[in-house]
Amino acid sequence: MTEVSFRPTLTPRCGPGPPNNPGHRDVVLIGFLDQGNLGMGYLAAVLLQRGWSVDIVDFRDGPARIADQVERANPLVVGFSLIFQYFLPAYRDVALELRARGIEAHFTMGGHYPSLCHDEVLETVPELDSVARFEGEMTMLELVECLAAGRNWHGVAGLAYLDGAAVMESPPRPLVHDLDELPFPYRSGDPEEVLGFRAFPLLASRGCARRCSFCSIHTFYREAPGKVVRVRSPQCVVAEMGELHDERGARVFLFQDDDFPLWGRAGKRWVLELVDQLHALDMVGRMIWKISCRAEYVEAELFATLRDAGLYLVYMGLESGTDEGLEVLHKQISVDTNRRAVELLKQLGIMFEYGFMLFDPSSTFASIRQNVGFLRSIVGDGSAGATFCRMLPYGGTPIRDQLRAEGRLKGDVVRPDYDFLDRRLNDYHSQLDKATAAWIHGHGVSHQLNWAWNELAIAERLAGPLDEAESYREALQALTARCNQELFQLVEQSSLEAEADRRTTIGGGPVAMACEKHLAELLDLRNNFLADNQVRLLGAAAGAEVSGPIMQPQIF
Ligand code: B12
Repeated sequence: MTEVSFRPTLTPRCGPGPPNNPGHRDVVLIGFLDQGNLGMGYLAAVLLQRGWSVDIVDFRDGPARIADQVERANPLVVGFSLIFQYFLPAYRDVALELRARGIEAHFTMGGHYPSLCHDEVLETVPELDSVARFEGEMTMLELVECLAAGRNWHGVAGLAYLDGAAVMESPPRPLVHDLDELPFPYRSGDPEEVLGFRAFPLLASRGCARRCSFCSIHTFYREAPGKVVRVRSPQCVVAEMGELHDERGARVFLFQDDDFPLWGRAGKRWVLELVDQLHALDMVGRMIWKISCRAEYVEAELFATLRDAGLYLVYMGLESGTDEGLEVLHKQISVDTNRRAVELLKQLGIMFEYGFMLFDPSSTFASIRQNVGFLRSIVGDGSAGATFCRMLPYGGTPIRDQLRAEGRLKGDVVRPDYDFLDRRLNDYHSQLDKATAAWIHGHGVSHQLNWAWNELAIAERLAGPLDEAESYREALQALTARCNQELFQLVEQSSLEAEADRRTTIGGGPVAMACEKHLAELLDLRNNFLADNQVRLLGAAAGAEVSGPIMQPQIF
């Protein structure tokens, strides 16, 4: 790509089409727009930069409304962005509706699952003309250029398509070599807001050097030719942050990198340069940021420097509380290292969140209790809401292949699943999952607690000292600790009962009642605290052009 670097694409360019057909767009991109969608943003930015018009449509609008929008646009190409594989059947419904309305545009689909399981996707969604594999910016651009010129598109690199029953693949598309050459992602719609402070996702790098068995990121980047891990220059990242701040009122940046560039000496140099840039451009104090990284990168001195430059939240995929579990998940890390990272972050006053797979294919009743013991050791003090999930064998992951080879793979694209070695765990997991869904999934207790922690961290850093902050923190921590302990006890006790083949005491009813009680208490605490500080918060967020009242009756 030869276009200039750092070219802004923030101002909407999806303006009117040609005078005789103002609704027309060359491309319509359809995807899940919760918390933005950087994949679609990058695709749109590259197309817009080359002069093509683009509409971005939220997949959550449903088939009929999406079809209305596509009909109006009458595009050359409809691009479906599938980031969660379990949406595949719902995407098919959209494609069916579009074809039923007589829309004849070229339909293509991209994302991790389509890239890695293109044959399954082409089979499940026969309305597609092609699947765009791996990073899609240049593939999409060339596809549009080809179709507009009426040329045969089968030779465009990075595509898969059906020829009768045969799955055909065009030459592979190399990964983008220099990320700085990409324009900044186009951002449609309103950003997320936390207490009136605007939050934007962004990326400092792409790819992951690790090979966790449950993750498809590394297979996604390794199957395509080119360098697996690529990092933007700190200058380019900070230029995007500055522009988002100036033009869109951004105050909170959520780095979505799979593994924020902190690895080894080069990583440290990179991040310290980023920090220098933030200071040099006077951005420290005006904006804060969140990263996701591996636990072994958390070092006291380095993270104190990052905290002082605005790092307020670190997400880590801790995943297991046993070294055997970490081995099965191929995390290449120890329980002790994970625990140390959490301790350090607590000492540094940096908020943390974590991913954790209470159940994995090697689970036993004993490992589940060990896992709970680990969780108790990190969040038993109420420093974060307890959360956990079951490892799911997503398409393109090494563990899916392994489970298939062992004859344990079950389920389908929506619910990929497997049998535990101790079959009693199959029933136990499904009972526990049902009973605790309102606690740990969706907007349950743990999510709401973490949201309240998130609000507090953001408010303290962006609005300065707040009234009663210390007593609110203490009350929030005490409530979080109580909730976590209750949840841990439930898992421990029920797992003992299930292991002893006794009737389990996990009752959905009592758990739902407990959730309601905890949520009411949390809401009360949090609303009182915010009410006490409303004026200061409104004032601090005013620079971000608050779009509505910050006091919400619900947390989130
Ligand atoms: C940000 C994010 C989220 C955000 C969503 C934001 C959004 N709407 O985009 C939130 C926080 C909501 C989220 C939630 C979840 N997430 Co998430 N998330 C991510 C994350 C970290 C980054 C996505 C991103 O911005 N990538 C950067 C862009 C540039 O890359 P990209 O999306 O891959 O797009 C490129 C290509 O794929 C391709 N492409 C994509 N679409 C298209 C379309 C066309 C037409 C073309 C040509 C090309 C193309 O070109 C793009 C540019 O190069 C990814 C990991 C990852 N690295 O992708 C996980 C990931 C997508 N999440 C995942 C999961 C499992 C979840 C959750 C289920 C977690 C949970 N247990 O709750 C939930 C589900 C939420 C729901 N409601 O169902 C999995 C999906 C696995 C799978 N196979 O389905 C991923 C891959 C992480 C992982 N390691 O497994 N997530």
